[in-house]
Amino acid sequence: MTGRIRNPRIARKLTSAVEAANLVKPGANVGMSGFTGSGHPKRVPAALAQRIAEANRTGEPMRIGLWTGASTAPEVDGVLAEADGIDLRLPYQSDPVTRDRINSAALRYTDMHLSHVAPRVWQGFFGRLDVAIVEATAITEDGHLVPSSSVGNNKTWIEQADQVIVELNERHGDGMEGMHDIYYGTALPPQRKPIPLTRPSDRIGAAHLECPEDKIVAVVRTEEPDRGTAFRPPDATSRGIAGHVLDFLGEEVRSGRLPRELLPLQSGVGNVANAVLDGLRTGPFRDLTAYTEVIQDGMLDLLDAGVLRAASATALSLSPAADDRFHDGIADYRDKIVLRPQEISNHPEVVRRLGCLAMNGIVEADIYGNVNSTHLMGSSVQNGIGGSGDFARNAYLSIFVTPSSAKGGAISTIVPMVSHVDHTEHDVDVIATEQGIADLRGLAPAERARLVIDNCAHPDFRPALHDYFARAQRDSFGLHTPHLLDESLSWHHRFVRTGTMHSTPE
Ligand code: 0RQ
Repeated sequence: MTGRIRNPRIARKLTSAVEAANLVKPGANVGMSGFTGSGHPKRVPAALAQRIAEANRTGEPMRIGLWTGASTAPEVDGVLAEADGIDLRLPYQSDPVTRDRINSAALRYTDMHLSHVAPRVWQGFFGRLDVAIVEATAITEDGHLVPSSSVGNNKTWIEQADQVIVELNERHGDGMEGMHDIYYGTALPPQRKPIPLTRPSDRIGAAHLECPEDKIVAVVRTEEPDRGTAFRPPDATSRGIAGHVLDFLGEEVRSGRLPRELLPLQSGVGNVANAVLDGLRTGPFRDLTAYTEVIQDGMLDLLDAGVLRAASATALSLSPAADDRFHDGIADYRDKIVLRPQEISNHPEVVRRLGCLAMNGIVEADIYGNVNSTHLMGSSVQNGIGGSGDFARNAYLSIFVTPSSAKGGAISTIVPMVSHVDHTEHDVDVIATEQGIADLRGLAPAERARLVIDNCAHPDFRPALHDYFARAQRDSFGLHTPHLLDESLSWHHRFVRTGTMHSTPE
């Protein structure tokens, strides 16, 4: 028996990854831990993928429904997609193999708000959950699980699944125990009660995931690290975006709309969002808090620099270097970081109450302020909406950030009309690119269009956007939100045909 399993009956369930994977039946729905490359099971999915690949080779096809917190890693999404082992995937992914399979219609993907996953599962929309495969760092005397570097939907998976397979990751030691806050007070309406959380650092639940002992059918040991990817160091473009956002926040403080310590920060995934955090590290703001879903490198840097005093999230998502730093300082971080189920970290009620300041990356925005966070050329999904909608719709202030062009300048990220809508003009307060910032609050559509084109569009595309808007103001069916319907998506169409949005290919 290992010291990390404090219940002798459960210790007897220690087994190999292959044996555990054999417990998953063909067609099963499997709820796995894992959120943005952290806290996912490291060994059982690979064994399951091997089994599926073998079954598919021998003419007895096997596929599973794969439900997670958010994106996982090559050893979960990658291997299972490669083996053609996924029937339905939800709610968010960022794996290249999975993405290819989704975009070739070989895999069904339900891309949904992260805060909606647990309630939709409780309501039975995806069928029965057969197995939960959950990473933990210890098992307590009464069979409860000490979570690891992400909480995600684990509470729901354990409650809903018939069987639970635990991957016991011994790499984390005792350090993470006490960092989590698992709230058990959620319910569907009309039983729903207010969530008693009024500050990001509040602890309102238990330190462990409750798990009935008889549900645990296997325990598999591992010591493998998470799979966080290193971020691109901020370049001139992302530093430019960060500079505009910081100047804007400074103005908001001076105007009295934001307090000096700002409001609880939410920062989305991606290189640009991480660069904005890097800008905050050296900026004028102090005593900040975060109420977000992922703690990326930039946020750890803010904690280390003493700029951020408390951070609430559902997961860590750290590069290997930052992950090492986290482990070295884990006792200190445990006082400053709270990891919660994603139904709480992303809960609209709490986001609205705390008055979060949301900052998320995008694929493209249109001149009126509608935002596409997920689809390239309207049809090919990149990652998913993740938590961006949970926050953007309910934040006190919602900022979307993007370079003004993509793919070496061939694509304008400011377009006449977005090719897919994730966040409507009503939920988008501010758009920032390296060119400048557009504060859309209080403006009518035509005013928004002028500001977005002048302040955010790349100079190479600005004249064409002005030309489109001017002709739309003349020829549009209605003049409230002027559009030329036969032209509004022509920029995307041109890219698909010629590889550039420029009208004369360069
Ligand atoms: O592709 O690497 O192949 O060149 O998209 O773009 O500029 O590196 O930006 O890393 O900040 O990601 C929207 C994807 C931005 C991310 C998105 C191409 C570009 C590049 C990445 P390459 P950048 P970022 C909470 C918040 C949705 C979920 C979310 C995201 C790649 O922010 O997934 O916000 N957001 N969750 O070249 C074609 C365009 C493009 C484009 C960028 N207009 N057309 N390609 N790219 N714009 C966290 C969670 O929910 C878990």
